[in-house]
Amino acid sequence: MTDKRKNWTKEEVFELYNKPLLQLVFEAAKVHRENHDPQEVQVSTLLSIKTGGCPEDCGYCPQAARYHTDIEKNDLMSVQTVKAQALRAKSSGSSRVCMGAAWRNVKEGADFDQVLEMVRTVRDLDMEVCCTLGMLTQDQARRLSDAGLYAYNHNLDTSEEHYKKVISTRGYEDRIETIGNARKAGLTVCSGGIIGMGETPEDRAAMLVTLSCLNPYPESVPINALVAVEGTPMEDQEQIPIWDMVRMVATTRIVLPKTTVRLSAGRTQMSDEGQALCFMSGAGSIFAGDKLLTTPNPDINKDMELFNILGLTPQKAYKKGDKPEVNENYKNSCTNDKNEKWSRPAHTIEANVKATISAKEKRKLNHKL
Ligand code: SAM
Ligand code: DTB
Ligand code: SF4
Repeated sequence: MTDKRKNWTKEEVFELYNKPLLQLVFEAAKVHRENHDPQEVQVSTLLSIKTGGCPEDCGYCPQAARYHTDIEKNDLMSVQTVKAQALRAKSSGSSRVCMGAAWRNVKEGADFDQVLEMVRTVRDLDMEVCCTLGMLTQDQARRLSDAGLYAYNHNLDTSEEHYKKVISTRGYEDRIETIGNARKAGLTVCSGGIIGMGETPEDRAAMLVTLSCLNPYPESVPINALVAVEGTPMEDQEQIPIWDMVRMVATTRIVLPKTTVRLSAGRTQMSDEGQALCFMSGAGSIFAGDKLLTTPNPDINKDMELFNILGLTPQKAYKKGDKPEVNENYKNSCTNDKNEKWSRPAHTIEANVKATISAKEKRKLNHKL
């Protein structure tokens, strides 16, 4: 991003987040209007190209193999199915397809070759293509970019401190390193997080500071509200109040003025009025389609009705410009660059261990029945 940067401190962002709500919304709306067309919303359709069976222990995720959740697992989708789904998405107003795989990291081989073919196929439909495939080396990022990938989604998820209470199978620095690899390959970056995982407002502010110190900062920032799925360690987390979502969207808008703030998971639990306030506060994108990856999402017709009421229109593909230049010398300003060897911290997270044990017991019981 090429706007004048401000070096935000956690205290400043925390103070912003805690402003009187309507004052915060007003300031965010102003920043939004100075930097974006407030009538346009970028619509992205999610496709889960490989569902479930993931080896990681992300405490929020229904696709982690170790938890017992009620999802339908699927091997890698065919290129033909991806094309059909992308065409359907395009005809209902989506300008971007985001393909997600339940992988820890990308592995070389037939599956990756098939993903590259999916990227070429969707790109040839004149749609923006995004992937979220887990951790990625610089060379894999380059091959995705050469195939026509526009964006790579890799979320920080939360603050570095809170991350340790959510995931024990990979480190925060690995996430930042993958973002750097996407940058070096000239991909745009989509990186944000989830609120409602038991983090404090300070954690939310800290995540935004980390995103803001990436240089350039991400072109899009998804803000997800946790979808608490039965069987995951977070199944009993209380739903966050809409006001927290509005505050998070508005604060993100002000801290990262040029980024596209994506109103992401959790929209089925939000009222139209709540979503309208998020658009007012600077959300410029949604995930569309009746499903996110495994959980429900509002029906596209309902979204379009809301757009009509609010006077919003879906944004055309590549409206925000082409991909950035390849920059092999890119350096993350948030961490030291290191070798591409992903870590496995493997500390103990009680809730994750408990959910794993209870999943094993449930499986045993089902086996006996
Ligand atoms: N496996 C890849 C990875 O972890 O990077 C890509 C897929 S992963 C499901 C993509 C993102 O979805 C996660 O980083 C997380 O932010 C979000 N996510 C997953 N489960 C969620 C949930 N229950 N509620 C909200 N967001 C969720
Ligand atoms: C993101 O930040 N949110 C999307 C997308 N990036 C890949 C995923 C949300 C997943 C919600 C849980 C599910 O449906 O499995
Ligand atoms: Fe796997 Fe990604 Fe889910 Fe973590 S968030 S369990 S890495 S699919």
